Amino acid sequence: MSLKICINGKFYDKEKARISVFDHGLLYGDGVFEGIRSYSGLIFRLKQHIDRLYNSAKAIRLNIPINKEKMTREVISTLKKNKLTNAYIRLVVTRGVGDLGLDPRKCPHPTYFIITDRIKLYPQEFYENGLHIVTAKTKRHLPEALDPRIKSLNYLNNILAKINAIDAGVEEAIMLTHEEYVTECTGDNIFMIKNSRLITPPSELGALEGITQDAVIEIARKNKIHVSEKKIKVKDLYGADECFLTGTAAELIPVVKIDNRKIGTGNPGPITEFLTLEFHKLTKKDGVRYRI
Ligand code: PXG
Repeated sequence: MSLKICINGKFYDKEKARISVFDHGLLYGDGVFEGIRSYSGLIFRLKQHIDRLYNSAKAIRLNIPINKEKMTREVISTLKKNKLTNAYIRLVVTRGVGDLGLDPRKCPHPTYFIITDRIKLYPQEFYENGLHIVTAKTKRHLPEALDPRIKSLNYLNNILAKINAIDAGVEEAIMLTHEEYVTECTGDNIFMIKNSRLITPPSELGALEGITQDAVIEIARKNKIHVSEKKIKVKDLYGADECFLTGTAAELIPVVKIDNRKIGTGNPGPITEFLTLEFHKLTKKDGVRYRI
């Protein structure tokens, strides 16, 4: 059976799911999105994802044509339609069809669509042996220009940094502010551990407020692991005992080398392993349940 895509509330076969070339999501990256996971029929932190989507939309003055409750129901019905219990959900809202100019007033009807698919994961060896990453040459753009807390369709800043990673032969790159503070990676938040304390950069510097990041902070606090949001530099990361990334697709992934420098022992560390186990437990109980 062909995958069914929900566009503006109607289902289309994957091959027939089409968006206009006049859609400003395509012409200008004018829109917002979410990436969500479901685990054994449980959508992980769906409410937080829906809230973040509507907050991102508000920040770019985009009125989503349906309310949060209806959007939640449509996500669930798309999963059911595709009989997926373990899925990656991509929820996108664009400014909609307009003319060739920038003017959002020419786009009276925002477009939304929901893709549910099987999840493509990082190879297992990265979880077992850890990831190598580099510092991106491309700087994070300024929050005053386009706030990275908005999960917009405009990901070129991240993609340019991702190309830096690819050029260096690794999977991810750390994005720094103009003052050389660490923000996050191209599609994941970053944590370091020093003397059993967990540190992650504050989102105000220029990072997405990650839902996985938030879950990890919660787990750490529950388990009496000290957590703080602190400005850090790459040299602080070099001296860390452990380092890991978080994201909906990656979950928690250990980092063992940064710019060719070994982090800690050069193997995934014990606190990272503990938090990963606890995160997996959380995905089995924290979410919105649906039945196919
Ligand atoms: N930072 C950025 C810039 C992201 O795009 C995260 C952090 C992690 O946030 P969550 O809420 O997921 O814990 C993201 C989200 C992909 C992919 O296919 C990854 C994301 C978004 C879109 C695609 O790798 N990560």
